[in-house]
Amino acid sequence: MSSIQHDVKSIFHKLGVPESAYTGGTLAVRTPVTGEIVAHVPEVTAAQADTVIASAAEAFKVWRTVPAPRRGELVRLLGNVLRDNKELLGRLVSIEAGKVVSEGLGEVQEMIDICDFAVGLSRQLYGLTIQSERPEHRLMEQWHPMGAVGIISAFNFPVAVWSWNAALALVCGDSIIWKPSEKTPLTALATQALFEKAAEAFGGVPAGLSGLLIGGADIGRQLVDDSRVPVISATGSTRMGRAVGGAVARRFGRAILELGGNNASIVTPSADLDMTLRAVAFGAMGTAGQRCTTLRRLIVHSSVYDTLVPRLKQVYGAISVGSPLTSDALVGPLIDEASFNAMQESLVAAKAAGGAVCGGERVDVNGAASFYVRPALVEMPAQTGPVLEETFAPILYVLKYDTLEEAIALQNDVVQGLSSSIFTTDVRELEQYISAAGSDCGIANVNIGPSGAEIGGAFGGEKETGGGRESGSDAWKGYMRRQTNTVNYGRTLPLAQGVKFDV
Ligand code: UN1
Repeated sequence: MSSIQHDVKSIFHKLGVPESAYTGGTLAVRTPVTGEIVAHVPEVTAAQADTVIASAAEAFKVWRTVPAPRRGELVRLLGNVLRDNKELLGRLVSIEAGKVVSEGLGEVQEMIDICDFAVGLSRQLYGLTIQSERPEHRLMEQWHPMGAVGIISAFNFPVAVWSWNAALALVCGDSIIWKPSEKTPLTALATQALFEKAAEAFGGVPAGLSGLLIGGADIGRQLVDDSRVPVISATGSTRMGRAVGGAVARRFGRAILELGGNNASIVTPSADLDMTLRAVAFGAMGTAGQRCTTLRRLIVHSSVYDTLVPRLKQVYGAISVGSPLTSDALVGPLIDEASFNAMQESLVAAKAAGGAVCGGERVDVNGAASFYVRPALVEMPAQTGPVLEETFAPILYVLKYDTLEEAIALQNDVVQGLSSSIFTTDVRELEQYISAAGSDCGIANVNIGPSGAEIGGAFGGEKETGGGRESGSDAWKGYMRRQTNTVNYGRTLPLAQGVKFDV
């Protein structure tokens, strides 16, 4: 048994996950750190998936009647269990998704943060009272639980994205069914075990409140097509989201879609360049370019281009690339070979379109089965070819601009609309950028990069990013149904709009 396999076994042992849950199954799980297979996880059959969905639908009927602050208590306990097991789960995230240590831990911190947020929400979930036009009438709206919520998550935030959905859905009175990425079932098993610990401490959680479906695309489709699941929250590629969104719409379900990003930052003449440099480095190279919020396009004013870009190239040349488990490198591996190939194809296409590529080559860290790369910086003459696409790898395309209008137009001239940022110390530029005529993205930051959002704000984006919002602000409304109530407490029956109907 290799040291990573041993590590997985010991983490699962401490979390109380039985060996049968990760050995002897049909789904082989590789760690991107070395490329070796570390587990074989059993997959659910269609019939088993049906049972999980049916029991989540049943659990909902009970859970919706539990007072919301009491539901919050379950999420509070979940947050505590996550605190107690932060190191273990964070390490498993590093093993399975290849994140460097602080990012693996940061992912678990994000789960803890959303639990805290949801606990507070559980005593809110406010509706409105509205002035009625009729005498002795009360007009109001309430928010009710919605049903079972299907959560489809991606490999790059294998557990945090579940928690954004799960913590809100649970306080909202919904049950949850999770279909994790086939690339990251181990962190899902671990998280489910932690949920069970919280449920045990809570006592009396209805069976099936939180279901887990480990399997391939067919199981995902089954979940998406099932009308017992009124909300589907899906994170992944635009191609996946188009299929999921269409299928959910056909049955009049509700889809919360978090799809591709092609995030840009604009560097203006007044930018603090030292800070910009650090922000760009994290935004573009952090998580080896595998965040949906990763900085992919840098739009630099011509007056600072020749100062900033050579400095950036130095940072790119010097950044540490290495194993997240045995080094303190800042850039870990790509998830797999397909990801490496896609990166190389984009670099070839960028060169063909006139791009000057610096970096991007493979780095041998742990042998032929793992895929580490030096992040690539590509100076482009125009926004064409691969610059218009999201390649899930550390490639930063650099473009030059002369007027802010031109920069904003360039930034917005892609199909994706997730995140964006501007580096400026000029208040007029700042306001123009975040105005109605500025960035068209769901997230528009100032003097930070586009990635690394806190959970308190609503997270999501426009256009082909899918329009969904998760996590903070009033994203909870996506997990509840709104009911408008008109109550007549008088003894007459005045009709709205002055209509007369005397019988
Ligand atoms: C994702 O990449 O799917 O804003 C989510 C961020 C993180 C979440 C990213 N808080 O970068």
